[in-house]
Amino acid sequence: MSARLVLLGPPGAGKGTQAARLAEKLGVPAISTGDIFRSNIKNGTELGKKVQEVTASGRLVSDELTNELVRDRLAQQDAAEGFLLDGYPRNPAQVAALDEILGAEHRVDLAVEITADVDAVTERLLKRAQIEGRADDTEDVIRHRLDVYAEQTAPVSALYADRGLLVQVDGIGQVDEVTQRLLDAIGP
Ligand code: B4P
Repeated sequence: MSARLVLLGPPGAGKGTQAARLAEKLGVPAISTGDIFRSNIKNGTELGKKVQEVTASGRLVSDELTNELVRDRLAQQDAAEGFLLDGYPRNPAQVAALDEILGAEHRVDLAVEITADVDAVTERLLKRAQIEGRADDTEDVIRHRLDVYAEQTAPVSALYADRGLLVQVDGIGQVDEVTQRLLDAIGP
């Protein structure tokens, strides 16, 4: 079983949805940088105050803050045997930081990219906006997040592909179907 996993894909591909399901099946913690930022904003922490504006606008939080947060989270006991990172690394500098955090002997086992086209993800995020009212799910901000993804995050997949560690999974279909495809891709 590959236990040190990163989950990649554009906003709305289903990373958050699938990370929770996979973590349960695989017995590792799902660590979502986006969720950690949102809970800090909700609780009014110092970190929350620092990242509120930047997340609401769809830009990326600084690498410095994000890498430190991931370093602290991965140092916790429950991540010692494996983890599923959702939404991190999000640019090539974060890939380098994660390599350094994990050290040469504990690198990522597999990077799983959930693929979905722009129309499908936009529709999903607009639907979520009606239900959850997330600050970054407005039409303008969604467009900006997709641009940020294309410019800064898509190269992350290429870096893992160069290492022979990337698998791509079609994220279109029922949630259960996508979960099964992901489990098949991750393998025994
Ligand atoms: P994230 O929380 O990572 O937001 P996201 O990319 O939009 O993904 P999310 O997990 O929410 O959506 P999902 O695809 O699961 O980041 C938010 C912000 O935090 C960023 O913009 C940035 O500012 C900051 N941030 C986070 N990580 C960072 C980092 N590493 N560096 C710097 N900044 C960082 O799901 C979307 C919707 O699709 C849901 O409503 C879901 O119900 C639906 N859905 C899922 N699967 C479906 C299916 N199969 N069919 C239909 N709908 C489906």
